[in-house]
Amino acid sequence: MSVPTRTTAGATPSADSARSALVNGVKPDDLSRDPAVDAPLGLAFPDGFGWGAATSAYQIEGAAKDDGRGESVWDTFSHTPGRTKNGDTGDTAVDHYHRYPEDLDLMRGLGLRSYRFSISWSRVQADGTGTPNQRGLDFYRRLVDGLLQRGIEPMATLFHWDTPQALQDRGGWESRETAYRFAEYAEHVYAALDDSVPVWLTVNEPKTVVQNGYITGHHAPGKRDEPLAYQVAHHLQLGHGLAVQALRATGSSSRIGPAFNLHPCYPADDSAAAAAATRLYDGYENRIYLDSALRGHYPEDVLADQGPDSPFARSIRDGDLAIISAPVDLLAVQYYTPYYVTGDGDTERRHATSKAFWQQIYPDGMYDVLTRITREYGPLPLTVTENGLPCPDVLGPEDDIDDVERVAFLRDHFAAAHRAIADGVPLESYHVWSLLDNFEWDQGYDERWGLVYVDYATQRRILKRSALWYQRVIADNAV
Ligand code: IFM
Repeated sequence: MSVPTRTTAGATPSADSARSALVNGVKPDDLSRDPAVDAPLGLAFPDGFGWGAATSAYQIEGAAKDDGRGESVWDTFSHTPGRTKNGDTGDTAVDHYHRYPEDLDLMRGLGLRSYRFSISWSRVQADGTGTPNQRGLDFYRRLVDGLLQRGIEPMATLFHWDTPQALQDRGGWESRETAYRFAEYAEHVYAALDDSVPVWLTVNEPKTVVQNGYITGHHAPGKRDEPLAYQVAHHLQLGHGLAVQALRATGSSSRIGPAFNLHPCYPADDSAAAAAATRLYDGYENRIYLDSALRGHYPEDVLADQGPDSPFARSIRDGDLAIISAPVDLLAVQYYTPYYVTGDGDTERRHATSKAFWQQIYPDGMYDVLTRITREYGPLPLTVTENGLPCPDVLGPEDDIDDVERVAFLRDHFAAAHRAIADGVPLESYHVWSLLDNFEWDQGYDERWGLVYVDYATQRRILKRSALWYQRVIADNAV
């Protein structure tokens, strides 16, 4: 993909419009267009399409010790010297816990129809078990009420990696017990909020916990134990299924599903070895999660590769797959990058990369992922719950952030999603990652992923060019 560059001087949204957007509410007509990037492609989306943005609790909330919140594995990890860039932590993050009214107004100004956020388990249960902490639940009540008052649909994720440290001390997701504690926590959250949350997501990106938390160790809890990692995968999947069952048991009419980060895997060359390696790679990247949740079995090739005596195989008990494949209402898809797999099971780069070392920019991958799910797993409603990229995002002299790469990236990925819809994919909404710049895990605050710039010294929020562009897309319901 070639990233168009700006050709028309002065065609970016003016600093005045960006400022008035913040002060007075966003006005779509203030946005002037750059013909090189901002020009509409004429791609209309279905009526009522759910344009949204996403965040997660530890990445934005801050208030790490407020109102009875307990520690999570990410508090421990980020406070361990050498684990995050510059020693950054989520202690303050972007202070969303205190600034959420301002953030809600920003969302309304952008015209968001859906907001995907996550609930911090250790805010609700400081130690991960027992009586819920009402002050923690009250924060999420205020948040969802504020969304509804502004006409924005809440989409709540129950687990976005922040396992309570007290549970980690008892084995975390290595232990089967954690899946049951997770379902109990979910019951408390449903009891407090289900009347106002139409869509629940269970576990966010179990694969990232498996790969980054237990294989490479560059995420919490920072372990390097590949066999154990797949035991963790099974327990995360079990937790997902138990949380689905727990919602059904309440008689709720809300919808629920898992949130998987899916990577299209392509052979790096025409060899039989590359084809075989790609198939297995896909098993670990995609099918281990998709097949267990949507078909009720783990992929044979992954089971064979792990072996019958592996921690993975031994962690699977009779009846588990029936729980894991409890029927869901929708599947949340997160797409960032493709993989090109060589015959020896390694990967190669084929496309321009973003500022994230692992991300190749390939919009057609969005089309391939979405159409594959519909083709292979049936017509389940889909929502894109994450897609985005980090950009240099330099604050200009007039409070302007000209993130033209982000505009081009989103435009091309939206167009790929549009093509998938035209080809029959039941995609109902799309959430850009992320609403705000935030704590990007081991990368700390070095990578900026937001539509909205955050000046971390003052916590001032400033709309980037991409936010103004996105506001126009939402208003037009078209790219
Ligand atoms: O910031 C993360 C998010 O928490 C999960 N998905 C990928 C994003 C970008 O790395």
